[in-house]
Parts: sequence; C-alpha cells; structure tokens
Amino acid sequence: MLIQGWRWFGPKDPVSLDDIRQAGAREIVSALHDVSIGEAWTRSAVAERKALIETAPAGRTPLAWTVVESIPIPDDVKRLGARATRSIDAWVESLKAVAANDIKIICYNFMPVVDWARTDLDWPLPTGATALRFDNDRFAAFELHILERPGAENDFDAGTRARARALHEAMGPDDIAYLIKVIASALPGSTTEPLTIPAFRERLALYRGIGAAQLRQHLIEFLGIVTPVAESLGVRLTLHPDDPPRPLFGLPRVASTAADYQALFDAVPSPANGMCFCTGSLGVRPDNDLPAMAAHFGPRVGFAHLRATKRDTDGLSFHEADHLDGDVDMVAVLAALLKENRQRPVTDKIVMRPDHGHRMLDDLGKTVTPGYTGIGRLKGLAELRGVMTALEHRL
Ligand code: DNO
Repeated sequence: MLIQGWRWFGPKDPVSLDDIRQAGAREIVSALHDVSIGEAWTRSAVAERKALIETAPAGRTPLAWTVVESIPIPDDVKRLGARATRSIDAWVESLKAVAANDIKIICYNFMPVVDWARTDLDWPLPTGATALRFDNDRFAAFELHILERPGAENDFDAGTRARARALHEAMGPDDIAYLIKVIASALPGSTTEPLTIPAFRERLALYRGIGAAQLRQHLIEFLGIVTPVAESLGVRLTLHPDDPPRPLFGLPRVASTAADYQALFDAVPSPANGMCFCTGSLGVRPDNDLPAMAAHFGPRVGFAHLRATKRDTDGLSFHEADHLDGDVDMVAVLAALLKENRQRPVTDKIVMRPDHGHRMLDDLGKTVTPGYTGIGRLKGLAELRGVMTALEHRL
C-alpha cells in the first residue's frame, strides 16, 4: 500500500487531528504556513509543530509529520535563478530545519505569480454537493475585463472573448469581487502572496521577457544548488506540477508535461530531484498519459496527490470530480505506483494524500478550507484505499 497521508493546515485547520485519525490517514502533510514567503524556517519552529502533531493523547492512534508541503520558492528565484542568492540560502536553511526534524519529503512548485488557480470554489454538483472548478470563460473575463492584461486578447479565441464579455457585463460588484478573491488572493496552501489587481499587474510586469526556456533554466540552477544539500540529508524534493498545466497570464510554466519533467531529470539527475505525482493537475491535459507517466517516472515519485478532474468539451475548463470519476484512469495510475512502491525499502515508500474533496454533508453548513474539506477527502481516501486494497490482494 502507498502510505496514506493527509494535508493539515495546522492548529487553525477546521479539520482536527482526530478527524484525520478517523479518516484512516496516518501521516501528516503540513507546512509552517505562518512564516512569510522567503523567510527561513527554524529548527525549533519545525520541532514545535512536529510535537503538536505527534504527541497523541493517551490511547489515541499516533500520527507522524513526514511530508512538508510546501517550502515556498520566492518570486526572485523564478525570475533570476542562481542569482537570487539570499532567497536560495533561506530556502536551504528551511530545508535543513526540516531534515533536522527527520522529515524526508519536501513538496514545492515553480509556478510564477500564482500557485493553483480556479474560478469557482463552490460549483454546484447535481447531488447538492459543491466542487472546485476552473471555467475558461470566467477566467477570460478576469483576464480581459478585470485584470485588463495587455496581450490577453491573443490568448483567447473570438468565441471565448465574446462569452467572456457577456459574462463580465452580467456580473455585479460582488461577482467581480468574488472572482478577484478566488483568482488573485492565493488559494489555501498557495506558495504565492495574495494580490490586489494593481499588485498583480506589477508582479506580472516583473516577468516581462522571461520565456519558458529561461524559467526552466532558473529551475535547473535552483535544483543544481539545493539537490546536493537534500541528497546529503537524505531528503527527496518533489516538484508539484503546474495547476492547470499550461501557461496562464502570459507567463510560462515548466512542469506541465512528461517532456518538462524529463528535461529536469536529465539536467539534474540527483535522486533528490523528485516528483509529486498530482493526478488532478496533470490530468487536465488530454495529451498527458498518466498511467504511462506514473510507470515511467515511478522511481522519481516521492509523493502523490490523488484526485480526478473532468474536462468540459472546450478542453480547457474542468471541475473536480469524485476521486474515481474523472478523466484519469486512477486504477491504472495506482497499479503503476503500487508496482514501484513494492520495490522500495520500507524507509522510502510513496506517501499519497487524497487531494481536494467535495463540500458535502455536514460540511455544506460549515466553514471549510476550499478543497480541503474533511468529509469530501474522507470519501476520496476511502475510495482510493479500496482500489489499493483490491490491487494488492493476491487471489
Ligand atoms: C493545491 C496544492 C498546491 C500545492 C503547491 C505545491 O491544492 O496542491 O497549492 O501545495 O503547488 O507547492
């Protein structure tokens, strides 16, 4: 079995550690979310959080903090590569603080300006539950009529532009404020800062002239510096794919396809250069063959985010479906990951977590962290555990 993990946002998370125990997960994925982006984590702060997670009340199932998601990579590293020395030094300090506390998997991403992006956090499903969604027409409305990004008109076809205009004209101030909040103000767990529209424009301007080749080069330079440290500490760095896996806001993205990952592994072969296999992100592209990628990159996978997205007919919009009901062949992906996992020593098993659950049942009336509901993820984990159990069962 893959190790069953669960993302926990710390003491303010409405999902408690007992909820996680009851969902059946045993390993915690977390971060020091209160530390500002770019500031080094201290060993004592990591130790304190670890103690909070791992000190179980008498008789309770123990939990272990084994994955950090994420140590954010500041903007200047993406823009300047190895020249961003202060930010990289701070990142390495954080990496050392994490390793000193015996946490061996670190997840990070290299998306410029925005981390994961959606346009709707409570998109109604026919069952009465709600899901996260990326609607390309609403996204175009934001780009063209709210952010008013120069050049955005070239990124959308005439039909999309017309629909975006009509959508924008029908929006009231609250709808516009909601869209800005969802797109620009950093979704839960994001490794980027919340931005107002003027700040967003300034941030985008800083990337003028940086194309995919340069962004990739900067990532390679960063990895060239941090992987030897990670390797010496026995830590695996796992790069999360772009979400969605294509350029947004005219900015390049370099962790969207098999070719992207292959280029990084070829350039930096260190075993510390690993992958976070996120089926929900990679699965948005029809040209990503996920079972083949899981088989091919298996040895690089340290961590897996398992969820399923379903594309609309435009091929660009999608919503988050039930964990076994999206475009991805989850059973085939799990079969490939389990095959890899069986060959690994007990100290190096793949940790998975159920990603983004629906908002359903009692969570409909409660405060939730979008995507990170207790009940929706519990349902997802139960389904994934069922598949893993069946695949591991020798008849
Ligand atoms: C969203 C998450 C991302 C992820 C980072 C990894 O739900 O998967 O925010 O944590 O991109 O660095």
